[in-house]
Amino acid sequence: MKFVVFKKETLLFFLAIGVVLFSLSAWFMLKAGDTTVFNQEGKGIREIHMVTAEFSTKMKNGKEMEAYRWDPGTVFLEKGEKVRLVISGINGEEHPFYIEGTKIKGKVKKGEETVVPLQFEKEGTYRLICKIHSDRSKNGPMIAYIVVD
Ligand SMILES: [Cu+2]
Repeated sequence: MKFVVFKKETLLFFLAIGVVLFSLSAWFMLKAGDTTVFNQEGKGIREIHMVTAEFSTKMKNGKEMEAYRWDPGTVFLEKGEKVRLVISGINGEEHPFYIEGTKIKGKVKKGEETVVPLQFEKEGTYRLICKIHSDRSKNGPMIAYIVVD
């Protein structure tokens, strides 16, 4: 039978390699954690989450008032940036919407998520308008501003 004999130096060499590999992987894992928490660049398409909300109140005379809103009411995009706008329907049965100056339209239903892919090649402020709550007289204004610069 033949034994494989390591010299002390050889063992130390492999130990050193092991320590270096372990440190490198630990460093990469910690760095990856930082990326997830602080920086979404390179993670693909950015997501912006929005909800449909309702304000309501009862006046002293018993009359009720309400207003539907997109929340947040303003979102910011870079020109050419790809974004997934994810809208959750919380208040109101449904909100058919369009984005002024584009062909983008859709509908947000209560309890459902509507995903709107966005990418604007022209700077400006685009209005996301709910067709049935478009101004104060229709329990709005349910308008969100998409600022592209
Ligand atoms: Cu609406």
